[in-house]
Amino acid sequence: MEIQEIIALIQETKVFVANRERAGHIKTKGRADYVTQVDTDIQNFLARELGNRFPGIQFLGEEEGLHEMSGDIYWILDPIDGTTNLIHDYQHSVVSLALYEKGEITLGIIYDPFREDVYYAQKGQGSFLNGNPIHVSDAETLDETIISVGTSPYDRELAEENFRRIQRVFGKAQDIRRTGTAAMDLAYVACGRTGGFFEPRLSPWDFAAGLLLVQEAGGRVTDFAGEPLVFSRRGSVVASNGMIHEELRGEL
Ligand code: 2AM
Ligand code: CA
Repeated sequence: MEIQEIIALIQETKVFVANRERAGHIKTKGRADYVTQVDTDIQNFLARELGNRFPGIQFLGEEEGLHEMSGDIYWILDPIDGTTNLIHDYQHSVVSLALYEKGEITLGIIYDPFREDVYYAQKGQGSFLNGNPIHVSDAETLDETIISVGTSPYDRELAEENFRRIQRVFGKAQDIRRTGTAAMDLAYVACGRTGGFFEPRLSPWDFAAGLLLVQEAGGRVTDFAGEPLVFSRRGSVVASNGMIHEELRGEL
């Protein structure tokens, strides 16, 4: 599989993201959980193009929801991660594509159409930003770094406990950040802009590509209990440069 061919395909989604008229066509899936016509356009485009090129690979995309996957190999797509940002023209949204093979992620691409940045990783081959190798931060303690946080806005019952976590981490780290896109948060951990990231509930398409990017950049990704992530259901996610992982997890 030629990763440059897939990257070129993902870069074609920029025209869909730029369409402010389509971003205004909004449907509500749940509390603070929206889909716009841009999300649907991108998912349809990539499902079709990837299906034509790789007919043997199945497809799991956010806009069709979680369902049982029978095969050993499938794409995991978030056509727009950061849909609420897109609606408000906040300009922090990414396209996230991963390849799942027999229990692990072997390829991850995160495309930021606003900065035209492409983050990508293949299993065992390191992580890259626009062709240049990237590495996690060298912070040894929380007080040497900033931590990005997620609020799982569709699940408001998680908020009280989560804002206590955020306050504890804020008390130890240099500061916190909140972008509204978990995939971008993971890409930022991979290239060392932040020392870590956590969110109490995410879906596989939010974290699949970012997980490989962080790991291949030398970092670590687990759930809040320290267990490996599972790609068939929602769960908590904590990512870091590895060195601060246990200190960060200790505050969660
Ligand atoms: P979305 O923009 O594709 O909907 C915001 O907190 C980040 O987490 C975004 O990546 C958002 O994805 C995702 N997200 C928010 N709440 C979530 C939840 N309860 N379950 C799964 N993903 C969630
Ligand atoms: Ca998402």
